[in-house]
Amino acid sequence: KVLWFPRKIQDLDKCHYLITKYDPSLDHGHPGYADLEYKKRRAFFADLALNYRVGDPLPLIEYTAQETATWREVYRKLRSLYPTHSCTQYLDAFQQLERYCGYQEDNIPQLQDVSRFLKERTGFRLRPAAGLLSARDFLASLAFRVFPCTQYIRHFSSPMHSPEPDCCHELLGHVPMLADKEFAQFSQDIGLASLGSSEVEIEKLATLYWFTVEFGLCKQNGLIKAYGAGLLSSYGELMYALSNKPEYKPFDPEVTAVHPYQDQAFQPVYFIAENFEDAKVKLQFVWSSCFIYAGLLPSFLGFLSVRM
Ligand code: H2B
Ligand code: FE
Repeated sequence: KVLWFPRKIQDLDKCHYLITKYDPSLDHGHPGYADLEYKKRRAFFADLALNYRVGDPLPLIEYTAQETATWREVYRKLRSLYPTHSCTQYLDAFQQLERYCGYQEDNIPQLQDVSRFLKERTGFRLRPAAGLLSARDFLASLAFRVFPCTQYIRHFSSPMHSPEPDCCHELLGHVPMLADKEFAQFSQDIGLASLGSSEVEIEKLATLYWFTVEFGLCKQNGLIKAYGAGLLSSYGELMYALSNKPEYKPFDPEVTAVHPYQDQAFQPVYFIAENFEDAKVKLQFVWSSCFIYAGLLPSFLGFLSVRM
């Protein structure tokens, strides 16, 4: 049984089902749970996102001094790790974003500018998201090269960690990688594979997404580097992931797609894209045995071949 799925980009206006388990007004553990001011501000951002329609200009935000101070703290710490911890594709794009898109420690970049930049580089566009979207709606957007992007920032009391995606995660974690052509294609392909898929397939694709786009590691010049957005936007986990403390497993889509993951603490396991030949053989096997990955094969191989 194939469920309804978006057929054209305008249909994405209907793909905004939110997962509320980490919402500041519902999750007792959220750092902003007791802060009325913060929750009011979040309602403002949620309104902007829910009223957004495809084709509207992306909302320009006047961030408060407190919000910018939170950004500064996150930006400074992470930036100091990127040269040693991130992959070359990330570093290249990050440099460009600093040059052309207002990426600075004293400025939270505007989605308008970032979306224009990405559109030029890879055709990806941003649209505002009110919070954590369901995997189905999130992946469906990727099929259209649209990246749902939260615009609010985490609570000032907890600059180094956020239970939900926020603009630090999107702008510092995801955006630079979406400027890479091979990676953009890989992201879109996961999205395309998700359209009309069953819950079981969505869960597998979400898991694959989790261990690659969010927490993926790769080898470059014999060193392990991060390309996952969850790592590149978390100072603590980025250091931890490359510390030799966690367990590493070779990337293998069949194993990776069904590996349990958790979103409450650092990952106990990371998958490393080992080398081109290895990945190729494994992916060919998957290609022949499981149709949902068929669309993933060419682009992921391309992505790996660029970085190895
Ligand atoms: N929603 C938002 N707003 N940002 C994300 O990065 C995100 C999401 N990731 N929903 C999705 C879920 C991902 O973890 C997978 C596809 O479940
Ligand atoms: Fe993310």
